[in-house]
Formats: sequence, structure tokens, C-alpha cells
Amino acid sequence: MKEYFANIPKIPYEGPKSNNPLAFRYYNPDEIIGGKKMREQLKFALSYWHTMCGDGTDMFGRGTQDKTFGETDPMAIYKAKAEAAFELMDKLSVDYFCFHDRDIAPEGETLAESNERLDEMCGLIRELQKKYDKKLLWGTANCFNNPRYMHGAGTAPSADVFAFAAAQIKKALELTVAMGGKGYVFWGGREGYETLLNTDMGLELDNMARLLKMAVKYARSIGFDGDFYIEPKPKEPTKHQYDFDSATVISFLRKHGLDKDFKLNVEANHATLAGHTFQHELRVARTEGFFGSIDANQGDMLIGWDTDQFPTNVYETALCMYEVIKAGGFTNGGLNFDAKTRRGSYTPEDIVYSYIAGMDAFALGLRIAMKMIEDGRIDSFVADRYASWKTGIGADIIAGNADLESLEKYVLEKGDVIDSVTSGRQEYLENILNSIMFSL
Ligand code: XLS
Ligand code: NI
Ligand code: NI
Repeated sequence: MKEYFANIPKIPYEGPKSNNPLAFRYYNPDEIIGGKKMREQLKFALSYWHTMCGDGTDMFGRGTQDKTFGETDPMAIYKAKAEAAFELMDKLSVDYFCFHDRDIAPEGETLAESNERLDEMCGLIRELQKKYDKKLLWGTANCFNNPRYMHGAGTAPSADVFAFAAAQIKKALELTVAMGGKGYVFWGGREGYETLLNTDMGLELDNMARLLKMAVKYARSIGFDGDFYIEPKPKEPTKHQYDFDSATVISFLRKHGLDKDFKLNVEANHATLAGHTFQHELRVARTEGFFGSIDANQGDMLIGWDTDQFPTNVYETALCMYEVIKAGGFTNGGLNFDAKTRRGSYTPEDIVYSYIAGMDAFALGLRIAMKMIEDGRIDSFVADRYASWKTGIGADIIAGNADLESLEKYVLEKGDVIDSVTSGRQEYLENILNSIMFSL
């Protein structure tokens, strides 16, 4: 088989002192950390759309990156993309991938033609999966690119468009099952609105729930035993995306009885677009029992859109991995690099450097998060801060043995409570985190 990244070797782990740009400094796939191999703790996935398809096009200019892999015929291009994807995963020790239907085969004139092409590509991908021992983290359907979805898919005003999306999702579920995927993502695409002057919000949201229920029913009937995920995002492409953030999505899922089948796929850049930290979004998901999977990337704090950069901010990756470990680690989910090289980083080597950077940043994050937990100072500070809930009046409140009258009586007897108020010690804790991070 043709080698697509011929000047890229299999990336070795060389440790923190290495100056080799084509080596990992922190990601040592088979090293045991926290009782599991790093590759199992991190479950890295390649995003097929950015890595194999994205060519750097933006609203001011055409693509800078050639993703045709030396081919011209449309199906030949997509076959080459698949072979190149698996070669790349192999060289990078990335064990999983994620795809949209339209990433793996060019859309045809009709649904039937698109589906035939998907079947053909699915056969090739399954062979490559076997050859390289690679797994599908999750599949999804691209129900936002085609002009038919200009007003949304599951929330489109037109029932015909809803039906088309449903048909596309049916096929994407079949592909996900055929490739052994344990996850299926709904990112809201154009599910949102620009103005309420033309929008029946209540109907649109109910229709979205109808579509998700149909998806669950069909997927379970064809043997899908993985998790469904909704990926929250507050804006872009529409002004108001319905799946604004973790809390909004959880309340929607609960309202419609979808909470047993769905978890969240939390994306770092979407968290910051919603005005939250990445850790906040993960904490909401974890606390509410919806922690599922992660789209690992980062945004630029000075740019108000989804820049999907490779994650290199180690504070963020450490606090993310802290949440992952506290959630009990990944089960069906993992870390999907929903990230692209910058438009100016246009060479094939840049793809490799970017993955190495992202993987090393998360490996460092994992190592630091383990140290935070072993060190214990931050966790025990938090435990002490809430100690008043363990005994006395706090324990009574939690046990349901208190009411407003008993609490009034308690306070009247006790007098002021200011002596029970302790310092939050934010700077002290931030310094502990720094000392843990930089003593590695
Ligand atoms: C776009 C989303 C998308 C999803 C998959 O902003 O992040 O890439 O992850 O449809
Ligand atoms: Ni994403
Ligand atoms: Ni995104």
C-alpha cells in the first residue's frame, strides 16, 4: 500500500528531555498510570473531518492544505483519505477515530447514491480497522453542510428536511454499528435560530426530541449498545444554538426522557464560547451523571468563534483530566481531537506536530491530575470546607430533619455565625496547583 506520510516515522516516546520534534515527551502509550495504560486513560481519537478533509478554507480565502492525497477521482480521493488516516493513527499511536458520514465518502446526487458510496467506503474502513487494530470512538451525520439544512435538520421548519435528516442518521447509525462504534454524537449543527420573528421554538425543540427518540429506537434495534451524546455549543453557525451548554442540554434530555440513553460530549472551545470554563462544563456533566466523551481542542480567548485549535494549554488539560479521573475515567467515551492545524500550518508535517502537541499536553494533564489527587491537598481543602455538613445542624439538614422553624431556633440560640465562615484561600490553592504542575 502507498505510504502517505513517507517522511514521518512511527512516533516514539523519548521522555521529557528529548529535543526530537517527532517524539513524545509525555505520552508513553503503554506506561501504567493510575492502574491503566496511558492509551486507555486517554483514549485519543483522530477527527476525520479536520485531519483528512479540512483544507484551511476560511471566509477570506480558499484552502491552503491539499487533502487529495495525490488522487483526482472523487472516490479515489476518499479511499486515499482512509488509507492515509489509518497510517497516521498507526504512526501516532492514536487508537480511535470519529467521523461524519460525509467525511468518509462524497455525497451523491441522491440519498441512494450517497449510501452506496458509504457502503463501499465502510468495507474499506473495516478492513483498515482490522489491519491496524483501530476502533471507532463515535460516528455522526453531517446534517448542516448541505443547503437543504440551511434552517436546521431536526429543527427545520420543513417536515421533508426533517425526514431527510432522519434517513441520513439511520445510515450513519448503521455505519457506526458496522464499524463497532460505542458512541454516536449529535452536534446541533444548524439546530438553532437567527430570529424569533420566523421561528416556532416550542415545535422545533419538540421535533428535535422526536428525532432523537427515533434514533435511539432504531439504533437499539440494530444492536447499538453504546452511548448517545449531545455536544453542547452556544452559538455558531446560528446566533442561538439550542444546545447552549451542559446544563441546557441536560434539562432538555430529562424533559424528554432521553437521559438514560444520552450523555454529553463536552468540547473545550464550545465551553469557552458559552462563557464557561472547560472544567465547569465537565463538572456539570459529571455532577449530573452525564459525563460521556470529550472533544479535545482549545479556543482563542481573544477570538469569539470556534477556532478548534489543538490543545496545548496544560492548565486546561490538567483540570480536564482531573474531572475525567473523578468521573471514574472514560467508559465508552474518549478524547477526540476536534482540532485543526492553523491555516498557515499547511504542510503534512504540521498535522503530525499538532497531534504530538495535543497528545503530549493531555498526557501531561493526566500526569498532573494524578499528582493532584495523590497529593491530596486540594481535595482535602474542599472536604474540610464542607465539614459542617457532616455533623450537627448540617447533617440534620441533609438527613431531612430540619425545617425553617428548627433552623430559626438554632440561630436564635447560637447568635451570629460569622465565626463559622472560613477563607476560600483561592490564591493559596492556585499556588499549590502550580507547585504540583512544575515539580514534575
Ligand atoms: C462543530 C462541532 C463538530 C462536532 C461533530 O463545532 O464541534 O465538529 O464535534 O459534528
Ligand atoms: Ni466538536
Ligand atoms: Ni467545535
